[in-house]
Amino acid sequence: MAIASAKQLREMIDKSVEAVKLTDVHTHLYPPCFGDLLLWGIDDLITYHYLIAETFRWVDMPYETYWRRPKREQADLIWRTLFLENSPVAESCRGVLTVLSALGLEVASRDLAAYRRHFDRLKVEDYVDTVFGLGGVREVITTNDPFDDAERKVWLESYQPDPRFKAALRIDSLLNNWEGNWPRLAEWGYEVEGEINAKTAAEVRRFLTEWAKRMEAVYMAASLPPDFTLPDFLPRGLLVKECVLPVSEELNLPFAMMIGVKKLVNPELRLAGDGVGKASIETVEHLCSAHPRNKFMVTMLSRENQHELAVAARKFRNLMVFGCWWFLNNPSLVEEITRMRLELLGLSFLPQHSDARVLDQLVYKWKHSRRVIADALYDKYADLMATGWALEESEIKRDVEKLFGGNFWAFLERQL
Ligand code: RAT
Ligand code: ZN
Repeated sequence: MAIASAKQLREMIDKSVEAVKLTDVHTHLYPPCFGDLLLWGIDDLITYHYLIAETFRWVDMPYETYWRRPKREQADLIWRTLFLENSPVAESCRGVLTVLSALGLEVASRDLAAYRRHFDRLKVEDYVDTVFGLGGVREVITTNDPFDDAERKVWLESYQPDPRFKAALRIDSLLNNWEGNWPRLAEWGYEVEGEINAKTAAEVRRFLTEWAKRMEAVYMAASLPPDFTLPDFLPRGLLVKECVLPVSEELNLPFAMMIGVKKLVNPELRLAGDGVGKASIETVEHLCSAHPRNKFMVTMLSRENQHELAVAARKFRNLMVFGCWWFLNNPSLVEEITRMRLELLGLSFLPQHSDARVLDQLVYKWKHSRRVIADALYDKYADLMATGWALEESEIKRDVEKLFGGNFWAFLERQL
């Protein structure tokens, strides 16, 4: 049925965006068989590293004193600082409140003890269903690092597939710290040496292939610094060229590059201590052009890189732009970036991923993003209707499904 008015358009977009069951292409969640590695509940929500950084804007306590405290005491400090002594206007604080509200808890009471009592009664297995339901999430892609001992043990001994959680093979340890990690590959029976010669490259390819298959990974991924440059002759450049790209092509797994992280600009903040820097788009262009049969997913952390990344995606169909990552996952920036991408790329990108580290965050990250994406879509469709273009409801639904995951699955299947 054709849409007849602006009011009907608004209703139809809201309905489609709210109803779509989405694929979240990048999270740090785990299926329940990983036990404590799956973070959830009020104390994990409050001690999310985004809020830790914000708390230290106010408190003078030595970082170590904070880290030595049990999680509940850390959460008490953050709650007091960011929610009681200041109004929680930052996006990550607002997110906690959105979660509480969606769960039917009384946000106005500010009663942390009551929230804790609520979560203490929940069982994680059931709660996964609740959160996926509230978030409208069909499946999430997780971040899986074979160099992480706790995680590795589960993969090797007790992993149970769960269709709601699909793996991405994370290879930061290999690419960004070859010197520190090649001896571990040797320990695990791969015949590698510090120098990346032909034998070592073949063994690294065997390692990647085995782990991608073990995890049934849907892509391989690495976060990369602003000065990531290719071609180069550093271990990272050689590993990408000789190992990652051949395996990625052979197994038809995109290589996801998350570019622009300055690791540990403040090491005392630990996970909260990373910063951002502008990276070179030439490296992305070089990879897409020199390896036309490889698929690349790219997100960049710096706002300054967003326009040139969208332009690069116009040139290379093997490049899928995804998400407004980390410091960009704020409504004002998601809005700006999504509108620009719609104008430059039409509907051929993935506007958002959640990056959820805590299960419950799926609820707020998607609620907030859906709102902004719906607003941007409304304006674009309204502009079309102003020309006399007639839109069908089914077309809006089709477009929304692509943006919220369909484009990801189609990219994986595409023949280049
Ligand atoms: O957003 C985050 O939680 C960051 O700490 C990173 O994990 C980043 O998203 C990454 O995947 O490296
Ligand atoms: Zn992440």
